[in-house]
Amino acid sequence: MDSLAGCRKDGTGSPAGSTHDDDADIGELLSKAMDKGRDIAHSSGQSENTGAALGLIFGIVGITATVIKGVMKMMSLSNYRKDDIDRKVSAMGARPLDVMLIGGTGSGKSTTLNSIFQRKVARVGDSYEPETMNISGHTLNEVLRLWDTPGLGDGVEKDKEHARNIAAKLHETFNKSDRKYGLIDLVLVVVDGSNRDMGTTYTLLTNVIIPNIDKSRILVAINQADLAMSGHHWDENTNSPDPELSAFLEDKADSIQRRVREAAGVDIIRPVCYSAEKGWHIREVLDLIIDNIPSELRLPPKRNIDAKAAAHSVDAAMDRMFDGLRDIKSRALDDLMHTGNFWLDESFSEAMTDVMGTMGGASGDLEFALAHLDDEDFEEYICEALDGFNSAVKDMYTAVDGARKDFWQHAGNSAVKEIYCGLQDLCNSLAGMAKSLGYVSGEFSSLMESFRKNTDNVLARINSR
Ligand SMILES: Nc1nc2c(ncn2[C@@H]2O[C@H](COP(=O)(O)OP(=O)(O)OP(=O)(O)O)[C@@H](O)[C@H]2O)c(=O)[nH]1
Ligand SMILES: [Mg+2]
Repeated sequence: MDSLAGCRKDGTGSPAGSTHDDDADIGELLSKAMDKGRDIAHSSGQSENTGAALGLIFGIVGITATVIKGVMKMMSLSNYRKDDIDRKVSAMGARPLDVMLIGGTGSGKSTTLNSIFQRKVARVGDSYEPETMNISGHTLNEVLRLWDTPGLGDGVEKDKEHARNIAAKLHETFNKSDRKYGLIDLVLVVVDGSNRDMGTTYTLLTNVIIPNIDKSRILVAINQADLAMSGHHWDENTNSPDPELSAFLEDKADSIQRRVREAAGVDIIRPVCYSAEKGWHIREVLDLIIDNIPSELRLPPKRNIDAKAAAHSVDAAMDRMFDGLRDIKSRALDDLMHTGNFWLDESFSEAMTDVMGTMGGASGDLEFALAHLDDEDFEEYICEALDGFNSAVKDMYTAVDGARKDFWQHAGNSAVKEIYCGLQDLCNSLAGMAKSLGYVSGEFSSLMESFRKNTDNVLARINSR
């Protein structure tokens, strides 16, 4: 078994979100404060005694800050069952334990973090606007890091982007003993308990979470317990639910456990009900996490793609398009022979040779990428292939634009149709592939988008001839 000091996850991989060290050393601040006092006295020509006095004042301020920090730490739950976590992550083999909070917008993920830290580490939204836009990691202590994520329910396009980024984070890895492991160990799905609608939660589970992390690593917690019965039956004096609300919450936990099993096929541990806003049952949320720390590191998820089928459909599209390109090229040469219009059609024919070469290179890159689905650099490979397709399509546009109109008429509709269909097939098969590659970064998606746009441009150009 590796010792804790043996493997830290920090500083590995390429995080899709920032991390914050929420545990800075105030002791250091204290000594800096005392030095500062001496410096100020010294630079303003004051005596040694004044320097010492100022140093003392700054020192007292520093000590006060340390004490406040200590109290905050005690309140912040940063020591809560720390030894248990320590023991379990040691057995697991790397630290810290990384837990990602995922849920609909407004379910209270950021408020949950603030409640655990007992201070504002994440911005909380108002009731109307989604707040969190980026994924960010917050270090509670050496053994536990919590990740805040943007919630779904923020409009179709934004939801897609958030889902993609969350999935990408679930694919992030770190290295240990020459092996790769998933950075995120557990997912905590935060459900808004004041609302009966579970639609967003199911969508997240089905499309984003389950495809990218083992079901046994999914936990569910039901927040906003204080609002579960429209805000009634919350006892403000004891800051807890009255018996009626307690019974309601028990039923709710059972019902959500059952509904998640039926709708998403996940056998979750019975969810914990809590209120992040009221600070009620926050320890139970941590218990849920700590009691379910996995015994082993997580292997990176497999790419959810049928590589053979993808390669096959891309191949077929390419064949079709190459046929069209070859046809156009030979017609260009024919035209050259018959009309003697040398420079223009010769350059067109050459341009088409270049386009075919680039397309060939791109299809080789694509094949290579598909053969390395589980490689760390897969994303880079696939983006390279798309880049190649893109530049070929752009060159094609320039060539099509440069060809004479009468040549174009002479080249005939059938070849044009082949190119048209080939381009469309290629677009569709790449889009199909992009769908099964839902986790892939924004770069892949924007390349796909520009490929589509460029293709549309070429098609519009061909059609206008
Ligand atoms: N009454 C009550 N309000 C809560 C609770 N948790 C969160 N809220 C409120 O719900 C609103 C949304 O909370 P956030 O923490 O920003 O929700 P979020 O899940 O981070 O939302 P996004 O960042 O948009 O995904 C805020 O107004 C919170 O004050 C709770 O337990 N009880
Ligand atoms: Mg938030």
